Amino acid sequence: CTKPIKTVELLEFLDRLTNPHPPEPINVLVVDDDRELAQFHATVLEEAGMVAKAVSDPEQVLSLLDTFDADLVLMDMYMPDCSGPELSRILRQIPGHVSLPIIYVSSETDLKRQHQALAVGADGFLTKPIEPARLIAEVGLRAERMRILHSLMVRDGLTGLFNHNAIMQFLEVAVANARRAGTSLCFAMIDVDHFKSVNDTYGHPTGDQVLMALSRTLRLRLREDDLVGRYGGEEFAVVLSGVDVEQAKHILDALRISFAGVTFFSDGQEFRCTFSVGVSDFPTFDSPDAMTEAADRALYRAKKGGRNRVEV
Ligand code: GH3
Ligand code: MG
Ligand code: MG
Ligand code: MG
Repeated sequence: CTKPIKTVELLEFLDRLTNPHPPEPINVLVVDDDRELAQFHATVLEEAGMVAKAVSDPEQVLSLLDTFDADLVLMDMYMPDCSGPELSRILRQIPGHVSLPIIYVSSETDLKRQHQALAVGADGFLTKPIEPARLIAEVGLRAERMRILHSLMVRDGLTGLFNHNAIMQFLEVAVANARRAGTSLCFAMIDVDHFKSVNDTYGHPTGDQVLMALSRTLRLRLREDDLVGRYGGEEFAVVLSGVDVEQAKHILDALRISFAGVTFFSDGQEFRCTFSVGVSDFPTFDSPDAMTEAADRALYRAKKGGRNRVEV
């Protein structure tokens, strides 16, 4: 009899499966007007393998969070310029920090005041002085759990690729970056050809295998900086930064040829599958919406033109 798998273990396993890179160290921001204590907590966490930044001025927190991708904030409750709850309230109004875990570290032992502080949207309370081992465990567990939740939120369940919302958000960021840097950028929409007949002929589970094989091909054959998402159903989207439309066409054509050469097996039968691609570029199309619509129109032309091709 095998040991039952706990939900968290299963989620971690799925996360590793869909996330081929080794885990990044946990990033923690420690905010305390007591500079020495902030530094001590940061050192404890660093010695446990995390990356920790200590700040004693709450005013620095927002600008620091712009460059430091914190998994969690350890926050003092009483600071002269801005209290912990005030700072938490400000953080919660910023879309990028809505789900950032905040744990108070304070000598406040009054339960009512602790609850009031938590009510503004914080996640936990640790009373000073805190044992180093307890600090490491609390921070590590919460940050890991949040990472798993976050990865479930942005990834597609079947393929492990980014989901529709995530890839569209990436496109927005990529367009803003390209505009600022004056570089080019391409958006590709990929749609499996006659996929309905794959399902009808070989069954839905085999169709799923095709989608998983295609997502593996996309992830393995594209550069690490290229973002790949499942746009929906049997449609995929790719954001290629710093690439012009001719280069994108070349890259996607190579992918198309490689995938068309893959043989699938189902119940002793062999079959192959192709896909069609529509590509648009920035700056020819100068907003995420315009790029999506242009790629969609190009995809339509690729289908009309006979499928198994890339259209710009
Ligand atoms: P075309 O070449 O014009 O794109 O034809 P098509 O058959 O691929 O297009 P259509 O949009 O008619 O069919 C898409 C099919 O994809 C229908 C739907 O059942 C199937 N599909 C969508 N999501 C999944 C999925 O997650 N798994 C499987 N197996 N099938 C899916
Ligand atoms: Mg204080
Ligand atoms: Mg489709
Ligand atoms: Mg299709």
